[in-house]
Amino acid sequence: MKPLNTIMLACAAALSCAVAEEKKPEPTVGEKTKEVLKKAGEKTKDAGQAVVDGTKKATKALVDAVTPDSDAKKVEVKIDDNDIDMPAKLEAGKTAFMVKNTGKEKHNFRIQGEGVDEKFLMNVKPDDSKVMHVTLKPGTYQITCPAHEKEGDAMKRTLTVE
Ligand SMILES: [Cu+2]
Repeated sequence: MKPLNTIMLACAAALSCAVAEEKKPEPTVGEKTKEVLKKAGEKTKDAGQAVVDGTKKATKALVDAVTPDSDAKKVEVKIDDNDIDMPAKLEAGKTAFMVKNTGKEKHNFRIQGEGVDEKFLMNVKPDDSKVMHVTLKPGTYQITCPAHEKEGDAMKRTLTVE
């Protein structure tokens, strides 16, 4: 029995040694984790900075307008769950898009073109209205509902400004 025990002990010792040996590189996983966390932290910092920069640029539009400016031409836009109802042609100048959601879902209103890219910060709720001020220049604009961008042509209009 004794020799066997000794052998077993020796084996166990050798094994634990081997295990310990193998485990040795493992603390570097912790090091790696630290490094990854540090990198993630830096990335988060970058992202935070980007948000700050973006916020600085957009300070004048922290909330969506609900009333039209008096010097803007008023244009009615009705968005229901299937369509955006609005004029296909408008004249250039400061324009107040009076966007009313007549549907049952939330919708948004985005106008892109001629250097303009505007949408409401928050979707327009059913039965709610918001106003978007855009100074239109002659050219072509795409009107979309960002809340339903992937659902095809229904939530899409082309606006020509003369
Ligand atoms: Cu929509």
